[in-house]
Amino acid sequence: MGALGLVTACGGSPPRGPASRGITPGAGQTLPGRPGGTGPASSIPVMPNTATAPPPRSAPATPVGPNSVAIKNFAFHPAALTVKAGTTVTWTNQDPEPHTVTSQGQGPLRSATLASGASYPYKFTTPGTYKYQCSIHPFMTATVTVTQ
Ligand SMILES: [Cu+2]
Repeated sequence: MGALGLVTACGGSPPRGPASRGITPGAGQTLPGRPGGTGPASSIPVMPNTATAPPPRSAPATPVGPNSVAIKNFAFHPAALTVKAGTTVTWTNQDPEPHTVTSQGQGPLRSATLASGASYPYKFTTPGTYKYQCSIHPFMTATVTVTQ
């Protein structure tokens, strides 16, 4: 029996499919450099024209740290703060309304009118009790106590 001439088409790998063509990014798009990224050319979703209010000028500046006082909702937070002499306390107005930091009586706190987002630092050097208020809204009162 002679070998049947079923010549198998051996040798030579079958031609591959069309060479992977480079994905062409659309106009204004760049492809992330992912290896083997065969997923659908995900188009970056275009933000709809939402009429939502734009974010405020800066993110809400929530004071961090023990020496900060937030002015919010027509009140000082905390209303009673105790710091050591030599400490700088910073008030930050987080209200959309203007406020001030103004000592009651002869105290040293005399901020300008703080617009929304503005802050006022004051360094306390002398121990004592410092009562203050907002000169625009005198019902806003608070106290800083300065210890040795
Ligand atoms: Cu005020």
